[in-house]
Amino acid sequence: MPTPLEQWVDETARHTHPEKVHWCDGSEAEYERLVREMLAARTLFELNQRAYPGCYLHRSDPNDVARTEHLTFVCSRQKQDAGPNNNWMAPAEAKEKVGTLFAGSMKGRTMYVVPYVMGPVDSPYSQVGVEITDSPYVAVSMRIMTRMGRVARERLGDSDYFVKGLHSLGDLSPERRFILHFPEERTIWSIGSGYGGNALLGKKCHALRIASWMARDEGWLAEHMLIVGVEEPSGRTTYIAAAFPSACGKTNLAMLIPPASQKGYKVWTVGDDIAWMRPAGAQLRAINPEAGFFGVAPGTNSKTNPNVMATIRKNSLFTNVGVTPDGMPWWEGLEDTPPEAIDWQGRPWTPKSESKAAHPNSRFTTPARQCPSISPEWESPQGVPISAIVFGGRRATLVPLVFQSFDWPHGVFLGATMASETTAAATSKVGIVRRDPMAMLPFCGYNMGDYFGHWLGMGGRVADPPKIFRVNWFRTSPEGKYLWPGFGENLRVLRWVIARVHGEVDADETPIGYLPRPGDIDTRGIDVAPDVMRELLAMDRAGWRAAAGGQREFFQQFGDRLPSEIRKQNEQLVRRLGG
Ligand code: GTP
Ligand code: SPV
Ligand code: MN
Repeated sequence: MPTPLEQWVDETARHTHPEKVHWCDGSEAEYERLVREMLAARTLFELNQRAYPGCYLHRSDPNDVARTEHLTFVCSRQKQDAGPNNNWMAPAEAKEKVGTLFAGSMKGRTMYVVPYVMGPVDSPYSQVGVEITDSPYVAVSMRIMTRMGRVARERLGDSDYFVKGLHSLGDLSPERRFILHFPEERTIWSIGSGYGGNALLGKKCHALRIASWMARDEGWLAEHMLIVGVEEPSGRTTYIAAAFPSACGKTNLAMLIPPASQKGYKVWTVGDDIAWMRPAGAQLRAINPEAGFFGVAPGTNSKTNPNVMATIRKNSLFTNVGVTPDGMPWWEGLEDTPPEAIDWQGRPWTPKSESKAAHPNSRFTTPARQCPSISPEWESPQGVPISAIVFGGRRATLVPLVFQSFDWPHGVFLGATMASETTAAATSKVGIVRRDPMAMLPFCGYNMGDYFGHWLGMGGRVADPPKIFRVNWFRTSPEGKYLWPGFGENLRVLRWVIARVHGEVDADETPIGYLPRPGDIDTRGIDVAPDVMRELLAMDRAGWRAAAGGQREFFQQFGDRLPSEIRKQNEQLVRRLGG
């Protein structure tokens, strides 16, 4: 008797007509063989093997360099269940339309069957998925990003309970590109893209869109969050989960290195992009479902993020970066003096070129276990206890460096009202402020009104829910210079967060929440003048009144799916602002 997995693979092969079917076992030998084949096919290029052993460059199609939100759909049976935050197609219509594109789409290609576990192999909270793909780049990337191969098949056994992901490169045309989610069937169909969150289906499609739907049904949270443990000189470690929109600093905060002035602190990385959090005892506990980092290259260097620079020195893939004549990867911001290079599209590039050497959304794919700051708890089956949740956007104005919510419902409101400037992580205009509740706008697999309700309810499921904060590292001067040094210095803000969690520091009560008192954020050893600090921590009453109006308008689209508590929070804010 074939297992449910074998049946599905057979059925899919009959529809997509691959030349061969390869079941991935996840072994080193298999990885090396796939790499050799891609080198021969010139879909991978060797980087300098002395400086970057086991590292390779991949160039994706120039039309296929970021997530495509307008081609991403939630195909729930009821349109209202997808909500105004998702594109929707009826399941039958979607299968008809996109099924045609899959017909024969793998002709002449190998079909890889990629079983994977999201989460530590022996955690009760982990999930099995299987991605069928005709891209060897996806197969090797999945080996870095997940626990892939035999371990997953062993965990699955002959069960039919797994997330089914079907992926084909198709013809890579954006006209025939679709990323479809069928949450009621725990199924994903993706065609026409070989890049990032569109193609590595364990990541955004499974671990966020499908998982968020499951989490609502089962009473947990699947979130776009890093997880970090901050160890103080006393030896106390406090775990924080933080949601920032794409390319707004999660990987950097997850791997923060305390500056020399912050003696005795250690920061431990548990995850850099996704957190699955469950009530357990009195607390929420979080696991990182991933096994690797798919991180933004530009801006990364040995000053801003030395930990990730060490992580990516071996066994890593680089996608759409530039490369120097001696085979070193290159991107904007790597070093002060740019070299001559070949750009991300394989064209000669010089520092005088108008264009960029690396695509702004160029990325590295690297194993988490290579990270010098990886937490000893990162694969703990029970996860780590979360004491604080932090929401942070990229905002040039208005939003203070840090503030705290009054309580859980107000904290949910702070997450729900987050807005951030768009970045190159998705194909659309960059630098536009858009509302991105909980950094989940592109990733919440169901109606966001219901999602707010689910969040509100989660606070009551544990005796000791995390304290909730907002942060903003991205305030700028009128000349466009960052007011806050950011990166490692963000530890100074986390110290205030931790002190608040443990009830060790007072705060000013303001209409928007609790703000630090002057002097409560340590600025010794950094060049932040007292008046700049005052500006970073100011509550701009007129600005917040206008913002509250914008919030109200944003919430209207959810109609009667919006919890009345959220509307009430908005009204209370307006009242506190005296408007
Ligand atoms: P995704 O992988 O898309 O989810 O991104 P992310 O949230 O992990 O963002 P990441 O840490 O990769 O940072 C994105 C960009 O923001 C990089 O260019 C960083 O150099 C920059 N950045 C990160 N932290 C800070 C900060 O504290 N201050 C400033 N000014 N820039 C930062
Ligand atoms: C993001 O956009 O939040 C990412 C990159 O982490 S991708 O996997 O392409 O979605
Ligand atoms: Mn992300």
